[in-house]
Amino acid sequence: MTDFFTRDNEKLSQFNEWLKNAHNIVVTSHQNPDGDAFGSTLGLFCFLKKFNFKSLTFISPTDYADFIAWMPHAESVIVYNQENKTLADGLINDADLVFCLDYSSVSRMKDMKEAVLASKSKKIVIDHHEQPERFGDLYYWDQHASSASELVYNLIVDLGYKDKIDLDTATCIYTGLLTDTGSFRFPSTSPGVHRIAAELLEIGVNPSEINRNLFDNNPFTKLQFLGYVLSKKMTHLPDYRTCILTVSEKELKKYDSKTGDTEGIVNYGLQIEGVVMSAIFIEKEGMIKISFRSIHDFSVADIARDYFEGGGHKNAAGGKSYLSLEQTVEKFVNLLPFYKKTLALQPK
Ligand SMILES: [Mn+2]
Repeated sequence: MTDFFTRDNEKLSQFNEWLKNAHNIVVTSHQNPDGDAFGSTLGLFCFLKKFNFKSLTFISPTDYADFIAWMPHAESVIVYNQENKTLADGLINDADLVFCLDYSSVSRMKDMKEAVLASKSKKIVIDHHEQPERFGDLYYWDQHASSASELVYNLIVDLGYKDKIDLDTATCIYTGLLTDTGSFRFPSTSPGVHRIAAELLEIGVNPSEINRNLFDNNPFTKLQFLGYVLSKKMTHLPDYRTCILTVSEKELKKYDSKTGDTEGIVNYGLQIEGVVMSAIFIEKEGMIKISFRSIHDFSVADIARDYFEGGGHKNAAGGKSYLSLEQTVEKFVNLLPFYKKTLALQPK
């Protein structure tokens, strides 16, 4: 399913009118921004800088991880925390346009959502998550897009501004493409994704530098933590072609784990022969945060939505639980027999 406002002449001229008359613009990503949330939002931010609006601000609902802090203009991101709340609320209130990138559920704005929903601004949603909520005025949405960054690129092209994509914009968009496709490995890696990547390289993007910045810039303790989780906290259930990883709050503290350090660990489960689904359960901030990954047609978005107050994509989803870590894992394990057949049916 898709919803591109640029393909509806009325909506497109409405948008162009809004953009022409806008003075204050706010761009936002979802909470705990990942490479694509940051890539798409900063990419759009860099692009919009060309228009010299009175004010242009990136407000993130929460702090962001170190591995994306090197990105162009990351230092200008305002984090919606206690200290910045008054400033951020003012900017959101005065905004003519608010862009919402890489999310289409208001809950992913966390505490920032009240200000955004109360603001009279027009909201433009650019996203690729399933089942979008209808809080936006215009949508540039494609559930099958690899990333929100791919959509930002295509939107800029649709609007006729391809020549305004500079190296900063290109670097941000490339980072989003790279991270949300698992380094061009996931099934969403379409010919279009590679064509965009090629165009970005022609603008001057340096893929090896971006890869180093993203993946080879870890504190020693992060690798020790990974080693610990893989050797002590991973359970393989071959009968269910499932892998389970758990991390307690105590362990996070012991390894001085920071926002984003647990990012991606869940993917290691899928490296085991025959595994179709991997899930990580992390005890954090008084709840259990869960990430699910799967391959082929097995949908973890359904499990996340139906049992763990979450959602996402078919092959990558998230949820939460207010049971204890042990009880949450038990709940998940007890669900597995219901999925055994579907799991068994998936190709190797
Ligand atoms: Mn994304």
